[in-house]
Formats: sequence, C-alpha cells, structure tokens
Amino acid sequence: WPSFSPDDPLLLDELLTDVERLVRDTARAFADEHLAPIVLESNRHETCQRELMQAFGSVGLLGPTINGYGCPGVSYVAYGLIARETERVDSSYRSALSVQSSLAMYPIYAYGTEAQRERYLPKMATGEWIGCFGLTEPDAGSDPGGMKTRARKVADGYVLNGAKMWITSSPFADVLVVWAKCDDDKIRGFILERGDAGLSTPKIEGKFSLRAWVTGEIVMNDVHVPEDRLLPGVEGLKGPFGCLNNARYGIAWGAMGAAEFCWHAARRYGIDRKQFGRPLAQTQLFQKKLADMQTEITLGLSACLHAGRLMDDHRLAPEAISLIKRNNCGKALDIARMARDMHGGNGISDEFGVIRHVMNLEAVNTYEGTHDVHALILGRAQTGLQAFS
Ligand code: TGC
Ligand code: FAD
Repeated sequence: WPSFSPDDPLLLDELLTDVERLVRDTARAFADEHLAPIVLESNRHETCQRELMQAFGSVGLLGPTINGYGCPGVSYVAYGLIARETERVDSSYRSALSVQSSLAMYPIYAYGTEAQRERYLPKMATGEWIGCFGLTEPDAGSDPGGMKTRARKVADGYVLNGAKMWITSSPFADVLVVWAKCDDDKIRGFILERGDAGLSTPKIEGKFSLRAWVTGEIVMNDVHVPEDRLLPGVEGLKGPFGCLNNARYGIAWGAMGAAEFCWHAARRYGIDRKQFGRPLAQTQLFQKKLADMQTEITLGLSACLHAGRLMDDHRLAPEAISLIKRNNCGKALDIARMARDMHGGNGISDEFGVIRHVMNLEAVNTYEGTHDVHALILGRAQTGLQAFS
C-alpha cells in the first residue's frame, strides 16, 4: 500500500496543472513574504495600506481569470488557490482580492462596454485603482431586492441617491460599482468614481473581524453619473448575483486556507506542549479533534477542486456554489473555534493567530449570503418551495 500523506490525504496536489501549481506557489510565496510579517500589527491596530493592492497586482493576483486587459487569464481552480493561500494568512487579504477581482473587475468585464473595460481594467489589474461593490444597504442585506438606492434618469445620465453599508474597500476605492433601482424599478449597475460630487465613503469603525483591511459605507447625495458609466449588459438582480457566484466560489476555497492554518497551528501546539507529563497531542481527545479537522479540510478542498473544474467547464450551478460556500465557511469556523480551544489560554492571544481567524471567519460565514440564507437557497432548490418570505 502507498504511504499516507497527512497534509494532503487524497493527493489533490497531483490533480493540479503545472500552471495552477505555479500560481499557487507564487501566491504562497507572496503571502509568506508580504502578508504574514505584517498581519499581527495590522490586525491589532486596524491599520492597512492601500499600496498592498499594487503589490497584489505586481504578481498577477488581480482579475486572474480575465483574459486580456493586463490580466493573466488563468483557470478558476488557480483563482481558488490564490484565495486559499492568501486566506491562510488572513481573511482580510482574500476579501480585498475577492472584491477587486470578482466584484469590481468582473462586472465591468462581463456587463461593461469595450470602452469601460479599456478604461478601468488595466489599472485595476495593477492595483493602481481599487474597486468596490455596493449592494448591501442598512435596511437591505440578505434581501438586496429591498434596496432603497435610486438612480433617476436625467438628460445626460443618472442621478443616484442612497446609502450602501458594509462595503469592503470603499474608503480606498477609486472605482465603485453600485447597484441601484431605476425609474422602471429594475436594478442596474453604475460605475462611480472617486471625486464624483455628492459621493462619500466613510470608514466603519469598531470592527472585531477583518481588521487588516478596510470596510466602509458608500453615501450618495445627488451623485450625477454620466450615461457612459451605466453597465449596459445586465439588468435585475442577476447582475450582482452573477458576480457573487464567482466571489462565493473563491470564498469556499479561502475558508479552507484559514482552516488549514488553524489545524496546523493546533497540531504544532499539541506536539510541543506537555501537560500531565506528555504532549497534549498524545491524548485521545486531542487526536480526535485533529482527525476531524483533517477530514473536513480534505473533503472541503476536494469539493472546491471538483467545483473549480466544473466552473472552468461552465457547468457549476449557483446552488452548488451555495453548497460549498455554506459548508466550507461553517466548517472553517468550527475548526478555528476548536483550534482556539486546543491552545488553552494562549488561544486568545493574537500572537498565536487562531483567535484572529475565529473573529474573521464570523464575518466570512455572514457575508456573500449568510450560512442560513444559503441553506434556504438549497432548500428551495430541492423542494421547489421558497421560504425567504
Ligand atoms: P430570486 O427571486 O431568487 O432571484 C432574482 C433574480 O436573480 C437571479 N438569481 C441569480 N442569478 C445568477 N446567480 C445567482 N446566484 C442568482 N440568484 C438569483 C434569479 O434567476 C432571478 O432572475 P430573474 O431574471 O428571474 O429576475 O431573488 P430573491 O430576491 O428572492 O433573493 C433570494 C436570495 C436570498 C437568494 C438572495 O437575495 C441572496 O442570495 N441574498 C444574499 C445577499 C448577498 O449575498 N449579498 C452579498 C453582498 S456582497 C458581499 O457580501 C461582499 S463581501 C466580499 C468580501 O469582502 O469578500
Ligand atoms: P440580515 O439580512 O439582517 O440577517 C440577519 C440574520 O437573519 C442572519 O442570521 C440571517 O441568516 C437571518 N435571516 C435573514 N433573512 C432570513 C430569512 N428569510 N429566514 C431566516 N433567517 C434569515 N456587502 C456588499 O454589498 N459589498 C461588500 O463589499 C460587503 N462587504 C462586507 C464586509 C463585511 C466585513 C461584512 C460583515 C459584510 C459585508 N457585506 C458587503 C454585507 C454582507 O453581504 C451582509 O452583511 C450579508 O449579506 C447579511 O446581511 P445583513 O448583515 O443585513 O444581515
């Protein structure tokens, strides 16, 4: 019988292409060199620097699945591997990448005009311009169809009024993709630019999660948006949801990266720390927990890889994305909480990293559709009965 590979029991690594392995190694090296050394201070003091986006761009991590416009055009599996490696350090960094690539660049690529693609995508691929995605509002989170933001038609464009809440990167953003209801009550996407009169993006203070990257609001008071900044290629909720499919898929991979960090940390800790005259890792309870972590992570990553191959083949249904987003985020949160417990008192110190992942994964389990909302999507798909309202 072949020997067992504890960190990759199903030998998933062997199923990657050479290009995917190269992208994975590039992302891992970048994360080790540029993210791991700063994350403790950045999380502790809630500091982050917008220049980090340019560093991501310099190694080709932005808009990776887009072909052309300065983007590398790699597979969705490669995109997932980038999410896994960056979130292994901190969910904030994967969040910054998800939003730039899937929620800001993708809608411009998929729904925009050629002129819009040429104006925005190359600068977003280098990270010179930072993007954000405004869907959620103070009174419309799980139910984005209830949004109040309006885009009123005027002679040479639209006038936007409203407020978006919990918007990743908004205080830094140069390019703001905002979803608003038009006079016909249909939702459409608009590109706002930093400097538009009536636009402000205050930072949200007091976050206990994702402290290493900035989150804010988008406040619009009679913001005039010229006609050529409407995204003409889509209308209705399928516009924002089309972007969310890609981002949710990436989060499923990313959450497993955070879980892997916690699993490896718990294993190391249990081997090093002795109580009652033997390593903690030599107790049955500790080993059962490690086995549970190893099992869930292996299954979660297998699902991601399979889903990624289907995605690259245009055969992955949105409901299947809900399944992996929901399950992997929930399992990652369970694993992080377990790893925190296995570190005893040290588990609450940021020096050990696991409490930071617990705090981050609380938000990851909530954004892009909460754990329960994805259950309702799956429930509707198998019963034909809609239970949201
Ligand atoms: P529903 O009636 O189900 O659908 C309305 C229209 O949208 C279409 N659609 C989709 N299209 C493509 N992909 C999907 N996943 C789609 N889901 C729905 C649908 O076919 C329909 O089209 P049409 O042409 O018939 O009009 O919509 P509903 O209003 O009943 O909503 C149901 C529900 C709960 C599933 C949905 O609203 C939902 O998913 N809520 C969760 C909200 C959410 O995920 N927000 C994310 C905000 S962005 C964010 O969190 C970024 S964090 C990023 C980071 O930092 O990493
Ligand atoms: P609510 O919808 O009010 O939900 C509260 C609770 O009620 C949840 O447990 C939920 O599962 C439950 N619930 C809701 N409806 C039902 C129902 N019908 N049946 C049963 N239970 C229900 N949004 C953006 O647009 N862009 C971003 O960049 C972005 N970044 C974010 C970054 C962070 C750090 C966070 C925390 C959020 C971000 N969001 C962003 C918003 C995020 O998508 C929403 O927080 C999320 O969709 C949930 O909406 P809500 O917070 O309004 O919660």
